[in-house]
Amino acid sequence: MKTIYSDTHRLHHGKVELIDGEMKPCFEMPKRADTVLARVRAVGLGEVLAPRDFGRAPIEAIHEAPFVQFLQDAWSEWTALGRTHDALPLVWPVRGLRTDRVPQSIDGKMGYYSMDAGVPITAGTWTAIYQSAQVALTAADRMVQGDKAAFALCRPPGHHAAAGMMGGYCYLNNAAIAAQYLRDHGAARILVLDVDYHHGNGTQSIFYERGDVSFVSLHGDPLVEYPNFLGYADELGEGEGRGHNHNFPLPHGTAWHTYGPALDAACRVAEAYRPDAIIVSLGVDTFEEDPISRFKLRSEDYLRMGERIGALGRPTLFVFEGGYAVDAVGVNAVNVLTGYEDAARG
Ligand code: OKP
Ligand code: ZN
Repeated sequence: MKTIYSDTHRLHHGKVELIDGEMKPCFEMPKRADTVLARVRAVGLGEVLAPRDFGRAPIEAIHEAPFVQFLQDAWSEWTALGRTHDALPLVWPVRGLRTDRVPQSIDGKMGYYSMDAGVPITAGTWTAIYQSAQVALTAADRMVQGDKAAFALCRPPGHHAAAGMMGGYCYLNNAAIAAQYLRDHGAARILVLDVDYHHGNGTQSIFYERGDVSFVSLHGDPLVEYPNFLGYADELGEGEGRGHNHNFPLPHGTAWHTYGPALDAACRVAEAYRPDAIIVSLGVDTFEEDPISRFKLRSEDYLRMGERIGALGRPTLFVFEGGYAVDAVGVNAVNVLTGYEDAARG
């Protein structure tokens, strides 16, 4: 399969994040994508193509225009105050506070448009997130052109980003933008299968009331894991979306002997939907050595994961999400892709 990739991801390089009460270098770093690209090349997965530019319209088909404008302007509004460090939010409109007016100050806007502090905005962030979305769109367009599979090597990731909200290293929801693009180019039903360790709250919320895009996710139980406030098994969708949202929360310590059957159950849900295409939110932070996660998958398990997805026999677009064990992230992500190709080839 072809990989879509752009070097511009390197323009987004946040310095620090607050984790476990400590300021640490950002886990979501440029080297992650570099490692995956190197592995794509090492195994000869297929051609690596640069993204085309589809403009803002397909981004704004998912995200609220004022939010997109905020992302584009945030760095210049931040630096206009004489600030030189990364922009970070520090106040949020939680229970009892007002959300009916958008603050004018950049500090207010950072809080209004985010769910947590894991979203540094730097000088190159807008360019990187815009191009990350274009990578997903270009891969989606390969599928429209008839490719049976494609790999969008997106960075930054996207699945925590909602229509008007960034969070958890995510700004624009690359998988959701790709799903909408496929819908707008002939596919009637899309299934998003999110295998990132963290629940894809953004993708879920974007499609929660829609029956034309189903969301199925396996992830750390939100009772004990980020994002904590969405991702429970009783979230089934609403309205037209009723029955089109499926969460499989799993406990800390989950290894393949538990994950495999859960993936099988998720794939049976996917199969029953008879989607025209599947989008896999491909996070490999389920790995046993991931520094911020608590599942126990091993590198060879990712081959099995890819094989199970390939057995669905559907056109499949893989969109890169999380995975923070930087040295292993290439092997693990590409194992899913080669496992998929082995099974899809029959
Ligand atoms: C982004 B993606 C854990 C803190 C988590 C944010 C994690 C964002 C993950 N103690 N902080 O889903 O890989
Ligand atoms: Zn994750």
